[in-house]
Amino acid sequence: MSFAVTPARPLTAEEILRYRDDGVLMIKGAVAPSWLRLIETGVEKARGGLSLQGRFMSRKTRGYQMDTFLWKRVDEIRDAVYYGPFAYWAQQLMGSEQVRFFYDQMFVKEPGANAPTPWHQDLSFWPIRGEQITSFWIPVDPVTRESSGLMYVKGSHKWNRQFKAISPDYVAAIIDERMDDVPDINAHPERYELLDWEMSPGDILMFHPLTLHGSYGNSHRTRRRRALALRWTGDDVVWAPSAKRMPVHYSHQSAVGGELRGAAFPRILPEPIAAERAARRAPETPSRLQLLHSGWTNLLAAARLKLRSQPLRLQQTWATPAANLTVPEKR
Ligand SMILES: O=C(O)CCC(=O)C(=O)O
Repeated sequence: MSFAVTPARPLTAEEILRYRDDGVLMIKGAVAPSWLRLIETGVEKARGGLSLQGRFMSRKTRGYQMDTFLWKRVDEIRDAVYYGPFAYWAQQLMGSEQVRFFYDQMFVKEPGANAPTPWHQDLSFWPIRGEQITSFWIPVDPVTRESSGLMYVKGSHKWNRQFKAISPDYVAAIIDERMDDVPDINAHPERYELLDWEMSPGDILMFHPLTLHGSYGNSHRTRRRRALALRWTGDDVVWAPSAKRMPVHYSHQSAVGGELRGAAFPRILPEPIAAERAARRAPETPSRLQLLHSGWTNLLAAARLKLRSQPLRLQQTWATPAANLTVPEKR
């Protein structure tokens, strides 16, 4: 397959300003069809062979599939990361000289999947800290609010607050009790300025890691909703792992408090590092031992939370236009 290696176009000063003000930017028709086809092919390959972790994260709701680090085993996604226009846009938005790829995440919601994405800030989940971080969300199907298009709370990245990490399956283990409870935004929509868009394949969302966002389940009768998120880091980002943050099962040499380094988070700009790229020649999957260790750490954290006397207020209102659905739904 052939594809253009140069960025489609630089972001304009007005777009960058809007991203900084609102914490989110939607650009119509930014992703060229060749890149989109590559991403769609990659997403389809990943759907056909979810990782062990992906199967675990997708287990609770019928019609919901989620997986991470696709680029480690799906060549199409790796090529989009290394050669696509995305790293250039991330460089502009973050105002960073260096751009590292943090990780990718696939989200699939089949028609009727009762799988809302609770309101959350991404940074609460992540084992990194810094200002120069950005995420891109690329749908490969048309999306509306009804088919689980993402919604954002305008300007929430500037609230100077950090909210508890509420995942789609409400995993207790990653909840840091020192963080604030996420407000029940859908119960009081009049208090917030919400942004969302009808999107077509080729459109892209770019958003700050502290911008609150979420989405309804997919109540569309026939339309599947597949999307790929790409996450990027810049010069000021440091490695900050904890038992309450997303584990990374791929090898890297980042020291706690130091910059991200190594093949798990490859440098893309100003240019890739040969050893990091070479490390990805063959598809990589995490060892079962690493996964067991993470599973065990999560279980311990969840058990500790259960022993607390105060119940956590995690539930959010997610009624949809089609049905009165509430999360979480277990099979
Ligand atoms: O696609 C979704 O429903 C969730 C996406 C999301 O929260 C993200 O990319 O940070």
